[in-house]
Order: sequence, then structure tokens, then C-alpha cells
Amino acid sequence: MKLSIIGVPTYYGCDNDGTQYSPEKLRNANIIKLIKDNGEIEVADLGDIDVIEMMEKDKFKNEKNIKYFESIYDLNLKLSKAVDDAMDNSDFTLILGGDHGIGLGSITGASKHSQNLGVVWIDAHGDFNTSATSPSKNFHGMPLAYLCGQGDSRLVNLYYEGVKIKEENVFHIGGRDIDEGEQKLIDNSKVNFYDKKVIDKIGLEDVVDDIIRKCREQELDGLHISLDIDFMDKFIVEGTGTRVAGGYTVEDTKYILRRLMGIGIVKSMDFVEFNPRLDVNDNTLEVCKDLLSYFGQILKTKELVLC
Ligand SMILES: [Mn+2]
Repeated sequence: MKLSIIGVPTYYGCDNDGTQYSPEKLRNANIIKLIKDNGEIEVADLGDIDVIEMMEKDKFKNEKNIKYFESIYDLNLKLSKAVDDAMDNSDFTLILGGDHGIGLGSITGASKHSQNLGVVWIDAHGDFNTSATSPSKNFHGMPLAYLCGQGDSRLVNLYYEGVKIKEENVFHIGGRDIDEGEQKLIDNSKVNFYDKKVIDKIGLEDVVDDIIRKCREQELDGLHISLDIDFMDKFIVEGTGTRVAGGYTVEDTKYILRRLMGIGIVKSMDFVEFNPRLDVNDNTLEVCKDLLSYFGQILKTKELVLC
């Protein structure tokens, strides 16, 4: 098993200083060693994407509807290529954000490695705004819509011409803070949307069962997991910028990862929105370490009989 790791030190998509320190903080906390554990995984740390720095006063300079547009466009283009190349040379690629705006580049790169890619977006927020519906104009609330072909054609056609992911191949889990215009876009889409109401009603187990069944029915040959740590409850993850009550536990998150990775088509994953500057006593760092170490254990388990 060969694992590639790419860091994306940016906060431009959330406009909340601190997420750019996440890759460094995680590396310094020895997450590569934690993932490797007994050495069965060969890890290639490919370093960080080079992010163009922008001044705060220039954030709306050339695009009034998306903050820090130039840097966001550039880093996602570089990330698309980096993930595409990494996936050529490894079995699994892990992308460490940064804010969730990096999902555009990581999934664009991953989309080159499947005929029919699925995406599981684990998040308290929809991330399905376009620049027209977004109240904040922060790009981290938008990447999923652009990946599905909505909004500004410069971002939709990033890296290569065309829509990157079919709406019906998107599985969103954990939504509980959705903007009004965004909800309309979701309702009018074919995205599979398992929000808090659905999860409370049928439970996480049935949600994951449903996703796995659809992966088979729709004959997906690749699955990308995009994990925003704000999926977890606000009291569990102090070190993230947009915390929402009524969230889920570390065990819930591990359960989803274990089940999904068990079906054998997951080849890439984002780990985003950890903000070391907001963390209290490294509590959230410990949560991240626990999750990434668990992720390493799943990677090492060759034969999973979990579905
Ligand atoms: Mn998100």
C-alpha cells in the first residue's frame, strides 16, 4: 500500500486566519508516523501546494463575488495536477487542508482516475452555494456546486473542460446549517442529501447502507471522501471556524470511514477545516490525530468484510 500526502496551506476559502497552519501542525504532531504505525504503508509526503499570498484589502480586487478568487483558482489548479499525478503513483492520496475550498482541486484531480467517480461529502454545511447564492462570498461554502457544474465557468472548467462529478454520484452526510438559496439548489439537484433530519430519522447505519447500495447500483468505480471536521459536534471540535451544534461524534466519523473504505473503491480523501489557531489545549489536534491514525489502521487492513 502506497499512500501519498499533499498539504494545502490556505485559509482564503474560509477567510478565517489559521487553517493554513493545519498541514504543518499535523506533520509536527507526527501524523505520518501514526498513519504508518508498523510500517506496512509506504508514505510519500509530497509537501505543500504553493499558495499565492494575497493582501486582505485585495480580496475582492478582481472578482466581487468570491473572496481571494485569484489565489483560490491558482491553488486549485495546482492541486488538481498534484492529485492527478499522485494518484498515478500511489494507491491512496490524502489531501490535508486548508479550508474546504480545496475540495474543488482535489476532486478535479481524482476525477481523472475513475470513469464514474462518486464523492462522499461529510460536513455540517452544504458547500453547495454558488457565488450568486452565497451570503458570505467565502469559497469554502461553494466547491461542491462548482464540481457539479454550477456557477462561474472558469471554476467549472478548471484543469479540463467539463463537469467533474455527476450530481447523483454525490452523497452529502451531516448537513445542519444550510443557507436558504443553497437549499433550493440542493432541492433542485440530484445530490443525495442525508442531512441531520434524515440521519435522526433513519440512523447513520442506514445512511451508509444506502450510499453503498447506490455506489453498486450506479456502478461507481472510484469514491472520494471529503471530510470536514465540523461534521462533528461544536463541543468536540473547538479548533474549526464554523462550528455547529447537534453534530456527530468521533466514533460516528470513524464508523463512516470504516464502512466506506471497506467497499474497496475509495482512493482519495480530503481532511479539512482544522484551525490550530482556534484550538484549545490541542483538543482538536488530538481528535485529528485519533482520526488519521484510525484511517491508517483501515488502510492497513487488507481484507475488510464490513459491508
Ligand atoms: Mn465544508
